[in-house]
Amino acid sequence: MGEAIVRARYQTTPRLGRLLRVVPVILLLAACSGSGPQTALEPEGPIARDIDGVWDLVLMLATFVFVLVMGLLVWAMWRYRERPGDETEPKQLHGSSVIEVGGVVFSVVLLAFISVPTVRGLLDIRAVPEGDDVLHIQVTGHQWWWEFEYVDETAADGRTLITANELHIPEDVPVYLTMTSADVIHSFWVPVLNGKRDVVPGRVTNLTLIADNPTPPDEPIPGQCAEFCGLAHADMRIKVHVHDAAGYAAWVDEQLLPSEQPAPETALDAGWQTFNTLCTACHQVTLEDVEGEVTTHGPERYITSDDIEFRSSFGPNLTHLFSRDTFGSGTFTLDADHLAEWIDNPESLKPMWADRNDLANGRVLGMPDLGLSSAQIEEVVDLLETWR
Ligand SMILES: [Cu+2]
Repeated sequence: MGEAIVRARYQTTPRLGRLLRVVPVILLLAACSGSGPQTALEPEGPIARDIDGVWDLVLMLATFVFVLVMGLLVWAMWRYRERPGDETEPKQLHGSSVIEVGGVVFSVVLLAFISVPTVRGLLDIRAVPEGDDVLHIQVTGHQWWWEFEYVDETAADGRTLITANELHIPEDVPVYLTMTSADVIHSFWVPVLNGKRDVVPGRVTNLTLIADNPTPPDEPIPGQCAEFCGLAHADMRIKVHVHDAAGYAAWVDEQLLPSEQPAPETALDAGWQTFNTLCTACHQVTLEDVEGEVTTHGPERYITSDDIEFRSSFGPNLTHLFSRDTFGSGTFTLDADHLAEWIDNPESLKPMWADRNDLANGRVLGMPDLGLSSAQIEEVVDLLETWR
């Protein structure tokens, strides 16, 4: 009986050995995958670098502890393993003050050591940036897109710069985001610039972004809503374009200009008539007509969180739609065909709840199917393409 058990136990060893040999191969292959675009381990700014520094330190110490503990465990298992035919009883021990006190002191010292950069980093990333160069942007999270109002950037007539989903910031400048939500809890996360921060209805939260270098125009920094917020949570993305000072100033100047309203009876006017009848129920657009009059069409809506007024539009401001590379909250490449597909059947591209829209009660949960003919869609897209 005893012999049978011993034999059974030893027979499992080769199989376990084979299994253990696979583990390093799996680890090696996992390391080959490289980092994705939204990695927090390749920071592009000083705040993200702080966070990455703490991560590196903790990883190093945790690896040291892991190897030490596992090494001792494996050594003990090997050294004191059961040998066939050896019936002697091992020495019986009851506690060891050296190991117990040593273990506690070692852990306390290690944790105290880690807590210094951690607490310092926490205070650093929560500090309110000061100075004349700080750029203030208000962020409103919506199901399922981001609204940005550049409260520091105003046109001569007092209009502020409003855009959606694609954030443009200057390099090396602290960008202080003041954020709230129009509906449910979202989370603003651009991993290479900072950690994530919840965006909460009725409350104000803040986050500072600082970027080291300008990004190539076709390679903005990707971000993502990081708090599950319903149907299209995965399609609630952020793109951050970083410019040098002159590039940023030029972008601001262009964004503050109105776009053109087509002259009556022109080819583009047909698209404008459709747009002004249907689309301005939700979308705002600032246009200059042929007489030089500047008008903002569409509803202007606000919400108040912690005594701060935030824009809370039903849909993205479209004044400079075609200055963006993407639509549908940073999800789809913006071009005429794609946009026509979107207007024709929005929910074929992005899951939304347009059937639950209730404009009277301030609720919009998606772009509805407007039932336009393909000719009307083409006219609207032709018009939108001129708003750059
Ligand atoms: Cu969200």
